[in-house]
Amino acid sequence: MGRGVRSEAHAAERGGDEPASSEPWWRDAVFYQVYVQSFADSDGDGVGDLEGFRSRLGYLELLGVDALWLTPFYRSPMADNGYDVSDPRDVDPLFGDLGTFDALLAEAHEHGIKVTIDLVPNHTSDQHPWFQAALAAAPGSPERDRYIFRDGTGAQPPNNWVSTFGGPAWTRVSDGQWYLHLFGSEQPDLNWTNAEVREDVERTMRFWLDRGVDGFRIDVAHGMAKPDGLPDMDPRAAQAAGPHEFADPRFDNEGLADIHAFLRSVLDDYPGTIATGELWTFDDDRLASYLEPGRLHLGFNFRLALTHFDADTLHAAIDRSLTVPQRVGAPATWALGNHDVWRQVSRYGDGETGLRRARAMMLVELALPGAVYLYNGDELGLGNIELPPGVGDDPRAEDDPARNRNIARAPIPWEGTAPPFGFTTGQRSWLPLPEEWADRTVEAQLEDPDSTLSLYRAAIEARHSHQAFGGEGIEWYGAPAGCFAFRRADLDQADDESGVVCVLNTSGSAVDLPPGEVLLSSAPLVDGQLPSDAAAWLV
Ligand code: ISL
Repeated sequence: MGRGVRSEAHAAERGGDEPASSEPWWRDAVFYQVYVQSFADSDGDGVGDLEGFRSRLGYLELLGVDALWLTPFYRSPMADNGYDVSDPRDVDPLFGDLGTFDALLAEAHEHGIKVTIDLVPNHTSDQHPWFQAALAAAPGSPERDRYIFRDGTGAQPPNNWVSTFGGPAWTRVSDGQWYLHLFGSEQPDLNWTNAEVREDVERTMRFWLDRGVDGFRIDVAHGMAKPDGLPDMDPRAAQAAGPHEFADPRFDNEGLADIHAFLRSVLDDYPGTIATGELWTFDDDRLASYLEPGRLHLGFNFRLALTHFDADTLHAAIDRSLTVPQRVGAPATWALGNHDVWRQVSRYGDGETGLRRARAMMLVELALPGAVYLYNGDELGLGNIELPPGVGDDPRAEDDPARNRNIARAPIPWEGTAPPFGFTTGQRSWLPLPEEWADRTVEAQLEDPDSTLSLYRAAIEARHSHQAFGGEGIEWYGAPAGCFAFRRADLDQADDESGVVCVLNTSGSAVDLPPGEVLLSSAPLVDGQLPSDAAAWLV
């Protein structure tokens, strides 16, 4: 059944006379992030590609997701797995070509699935023709002005900024000037006060929008604007894990409002398309400002992903994540992870405990109002992998192997009993798949009603079909220590006592459930009680 059919049914179940199109599709969509090099490989080189992905679209329809986010597949020297783009308007031969992209886009749409793609507007690759021209040109030239070149002081860089990958955020060129890179030295930052930069990003957006994409995930959407004079940062900001506790002029600058409004103005020419900002922003007012009318549609933020498995802290994180966007009329956006952070199974304790908690948190996430982002492999209960020395190097881990993000980017195990589990027809995959994943493959889980994959499918299906998921509010219930419970219902209907109640148990022991019929639970009930490290939906 196509998604359009289903959303009409959804609207009808909610009892509204409004046509299904009155509510924008993205406000409560389930997005699925496809890390292209790790999804499915069609040509045996061990790296996932667009054709491999196209051939697995049926799986995504089965999973029931509404929309996709594809990580970069553009021309790139792959210094940062494609986030170093040398031509944003072409497909890297590693992944296929424009024809393959068009075919997969058309087919995804036939399956009723929207397709959003990454836009990387903060920086280019150092191999981009613009940067090569800038290197060849003189200080003060128009070529250099597209990037952020400055003079230093003697052998010292222009300021004390550090790269998020470690080391100084400045690299010196042969004539003595320095260029800024908030990420790797292969990723020079663009100068967003330069008109050509805007024009070129607009060209890129229209290039893909004209082909039919449904929107963009904006890479480092909190980073494109730089403050006048490039003042020093508080060095402690570099060590802060996640939330910006210290002055950090590298991010969240005033100029972003204008840049976001500009991106939005391009999208407004293509009704129904969206921009989801990647926002490592923890200041509530600022986060809300990014989502004001006329700016970004959705704010992919990391509050839930960075909160540990504890009912009280999660309760607070959910309240904040819900109310901040709602202040400006935007829906909340939920994510438990992506390709830059540890897999939730591993964050929550690895092994059986980690998996139990990850399953429970998925039920919490999918019960919440707003848009949800799932990361490929989460639905299989995958954890981080171990990388043998010299395999899967990550530019972020040059100074500290513990910061390697590739441990959370392993290929998808599709079928069979041994690596590479149908991911590639070749012998080797770009990152290893652990032997132990024999029971985590799609094939092993698809028909097993107790599998993590089956739980995801059931939860997504219920989220689409149950009328309680129509509204935008939640109501907290009292719950035993270490637990929480909220009712998801259309709270605008004051007399509506229906709804789905989501209960999470992070305490060490089993707890009684409130009255109601159990629709789904992340673990079997024990004598009618919800065991620890589990969640349930009741109707
Ligand atoms: O800004 C940060 C912390 O305040 C960083 O975490 C940063 O925003 C984040 O790493 C950005 O990630 C994105 O852009 C990177 C790329 O390596 C990541 O994979 C991508 O998700 C550079 O393009």
